[in-house]
Amino acid sequence: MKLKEVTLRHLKMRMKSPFTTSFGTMQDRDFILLEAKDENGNSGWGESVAFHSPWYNEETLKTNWHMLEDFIIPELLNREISHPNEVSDILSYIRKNNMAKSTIEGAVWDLYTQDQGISLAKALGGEKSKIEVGISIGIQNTVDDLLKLIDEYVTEGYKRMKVKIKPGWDVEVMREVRKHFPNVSLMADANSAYRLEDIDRLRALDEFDLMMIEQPLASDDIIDHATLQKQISTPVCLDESIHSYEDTRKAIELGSCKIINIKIGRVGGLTESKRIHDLCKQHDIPVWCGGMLESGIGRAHNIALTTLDNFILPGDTAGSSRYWDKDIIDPEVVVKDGFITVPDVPGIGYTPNRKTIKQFTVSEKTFS
Ligand code: OSB
Ligand code: MG
Repeated sequence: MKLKEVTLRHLKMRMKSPFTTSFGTMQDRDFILLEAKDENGNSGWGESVAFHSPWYNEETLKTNWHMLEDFIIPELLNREISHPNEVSDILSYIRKNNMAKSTIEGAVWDLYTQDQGISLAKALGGEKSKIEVGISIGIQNTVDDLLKLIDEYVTEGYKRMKVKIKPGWDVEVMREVRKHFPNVSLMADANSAYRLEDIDRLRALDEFDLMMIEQPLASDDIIDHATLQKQISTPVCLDESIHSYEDTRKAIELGSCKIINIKIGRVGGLTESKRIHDLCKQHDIPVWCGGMLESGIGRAHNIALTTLDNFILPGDTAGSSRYWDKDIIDPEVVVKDGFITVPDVPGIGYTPNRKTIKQFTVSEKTFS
């Protein structure tokens, strides 16, 4: 297979409701959509999960555009690619910039699986025909607002509630949630809002029988997390700290976590995601698929990855309607009773809607 033409599009979509983490609030989702055409004229699609500003990691929409335009696309255009696994090797001389690399790798996987006539899920080795879905709930103005939302999501059937926390919105909030929902699968995500000195506060969460606490400490740390994990009973899950198979190996060796959140963009693509999945499986570390408030294209890739058998815990792969009035794929992603039925058609399983994509496109550029 050869990429003959690549188009980058900057899309801007407004989320139905603002999303607040320990870093701040977001409502507009600006992102890059990548369309790659092969020699048969087929199109493969990938989404960059980088945000407009570098609060989650160091990448942004503009740094991804720059890396794609000036380095990544020129490296891959017109080059013979026999399997998508080769993409990460070809790009390995470029340091980091994982979200930028993942954007085009996803499109190559889409093209490859269309060409082979199999679903992306099958090509990755996934066997599940439906996946369990949880939901991530941003920081709210009041505890009552949060309780109301959780009540709605429990009614909708979501399999696990993830509550964003930060200092001042943590122990007391989780206590109320647990009191009102004694049996719900519950976890917290701190997006790096704490330091090891806050250990008493983090230990206080042990009382609420949480499935896990996600990324309590610094975003590049695996040492302090190992110290923390020894002193709390709640399993630590790493998100921001894990960028690669190598990071995963070291975190497991140090005992920095008991669970890993895999985000395709954060680790540089589906090939690396699968390697991390396999390593975690060998070590009995359950994984789940994180979310980055993606459009349907990124979500389609997440759903396919989640079909691998060590994705034991529900992921943040909520349905289209949780985020958007109108998503950019057909059909939209639907969650029913807390499950998504995995499409069994060649490629990513959903069709990009060109009309809707055009409607949200701010600018575009084609390379050939
Ligand atoms: O930490 O998992 C996170 C959203 C943006 C950035 C980071 C995170 C999140 C979420 C929401 O938790 C995931 C989603 O619903 O897509
Ligand atoms: Mg997280």
